[in-house]
Amino acid sequence: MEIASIGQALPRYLIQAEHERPETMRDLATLLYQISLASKAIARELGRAALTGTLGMTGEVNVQGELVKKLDVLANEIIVEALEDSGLVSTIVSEELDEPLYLEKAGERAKYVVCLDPVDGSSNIDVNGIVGTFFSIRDRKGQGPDQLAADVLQPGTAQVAAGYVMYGPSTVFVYTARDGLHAFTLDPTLGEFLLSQEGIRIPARGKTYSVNEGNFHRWHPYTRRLVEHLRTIDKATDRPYSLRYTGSMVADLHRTLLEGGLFLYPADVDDPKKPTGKLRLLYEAAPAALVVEQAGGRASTGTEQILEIQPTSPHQRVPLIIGSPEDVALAEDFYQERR
Ligand code: P6P
Repeated sequence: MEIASIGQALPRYLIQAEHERPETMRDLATLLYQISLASKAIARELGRAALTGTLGMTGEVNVQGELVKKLDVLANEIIVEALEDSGLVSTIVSEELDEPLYLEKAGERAKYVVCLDPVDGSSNIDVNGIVGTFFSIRDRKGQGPDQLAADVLQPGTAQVAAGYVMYGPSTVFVYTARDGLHAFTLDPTLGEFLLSQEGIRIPARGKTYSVNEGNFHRWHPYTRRLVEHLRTIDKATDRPYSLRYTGSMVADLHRTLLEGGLFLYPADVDDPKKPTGKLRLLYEAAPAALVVEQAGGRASTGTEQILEIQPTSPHQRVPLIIGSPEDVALAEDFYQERR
């Protein structure tokens, strides 16, 4: 690929990628652009939610047993419409949809399955915290609604593209199509995403760990020993690590990607709803794992690679350890009782 220039608009970058790899990117570039378009609309709704009465709950509970925010529903509607308009998507798995959505009218041209979390970290919305959108794209395998299992239950290794949008001080669109990891920052004066980082690489080791320490006494002993190790003073091994945790995975993942370190959401031995942790495989852990691995990082349950897991249900949860390769390897030493 020609050396792209920082500041290049996302559409031009995607067209260039399509020229370089037409067999992979011809329709994928269009789909990624559609997702970026939806994210601009979501950013607008998030930015004015306090003024338009779209903060707060709908009063419903989703399949995860979580209270649904009005913006969860609105963002889901926006992104589903953008995916339908592309004509390229046969099936959608969304945190906001109890069952996979088969797009009947898409027909044979629809060659992709998209798994997404429209607003990840939505508990932060009402306090003006950072939230994000996760997306994960796989090739369609089945034909028709009775083939959803073939389409939906594919491991992370089958992802042809994945990424996230972070709605923070700036809105950042981060994606990989297995050609490295690239970030685009929204220029609100242009209404366009402009290339801000190309070929992001995660540091081999970091100085921060990111976990909800409030769950400390609900973790397996090996998780507790890992976290105690990270927060123990030992100058010879650059410890303690600093704790950074926002309650929004996209924000914690983005910081971990750029600065290095470890993000983890462990299994919970007490909560019957979270024996394998809280994060969903198809639309949180798997896209995050592809993103981080494309930047030279790693993603594991502590005993198996996230991308290798064969899903058994659309909203399946997995324990997640993700970040710098040396830090994930350290965590696996504790999880596999080598330390
Ligand atoms: P807890 C948000 O609900 C989310 O799925 C992730 O974005 C975030 O990392 C995690 O859950 C926060 O969960 O239990 O620490 O509030």
